[in-house]
Amino acid sequence: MRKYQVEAKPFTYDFDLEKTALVIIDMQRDFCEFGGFGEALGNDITPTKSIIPTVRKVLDAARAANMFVIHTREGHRPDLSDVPKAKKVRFSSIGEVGPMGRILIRGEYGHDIVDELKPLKGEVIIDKPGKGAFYETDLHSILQNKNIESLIFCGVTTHVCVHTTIREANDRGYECLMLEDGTAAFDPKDQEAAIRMINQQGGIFGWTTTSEELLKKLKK
Ligand code: TIU
Repeated sequence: MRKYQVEAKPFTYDFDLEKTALVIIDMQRDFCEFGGFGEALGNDITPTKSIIPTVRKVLDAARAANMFVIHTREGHRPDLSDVPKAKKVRFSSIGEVGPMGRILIRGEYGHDIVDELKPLKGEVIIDKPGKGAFYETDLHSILQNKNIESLIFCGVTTHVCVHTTIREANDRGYECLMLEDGTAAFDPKDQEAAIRMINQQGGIFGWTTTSEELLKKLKK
């Protein structure tokens, strides 16, 4: 047992490092580089790109502490057979050719994780067709088999894929901590609201804190 306590909202977050995973949501070029899905949706990707160094610091500390690390990627099969009609109708750019290859398609350059956060051999990568990382994936089985009880979240976008996954995780009994500066939304208003929606009402979906608070403890 390796117990840690991190100052967080709405109150101190306790976790046993041996039962904790760092979950990095969708730090893909499609969301963090120019010419990807994020931009195709009409967003300025500066905020998602700007958190890469912070996520890298957290990832380095997690690796040094031997924490279980999981990376996720949103994307679809090249033949688009796993894209619900309702998703393709609203997001016609999926599968179209962009400067980083076919948008949001597995195996394409844009679909992969940014170089700075490239998964190491042995780290789990979850390919997910939806916004939540539990939907139509083996994430829950992997976490159960590893006796994981606590999840620490970084990634993008806070109000979409990070939030959906935290909500799914919370309902499955995991204690979730979201890093306020290790996550990003395209619009700061969405970031602020997404943080408040996690830690409000006594921690309705979990806890939030800063990378600094977590790193202070992890590096000890
Ligand atoms: N990864 C993720 O959040 N997927 C999205 O589509 N996010 C948007 O904010 N659109």
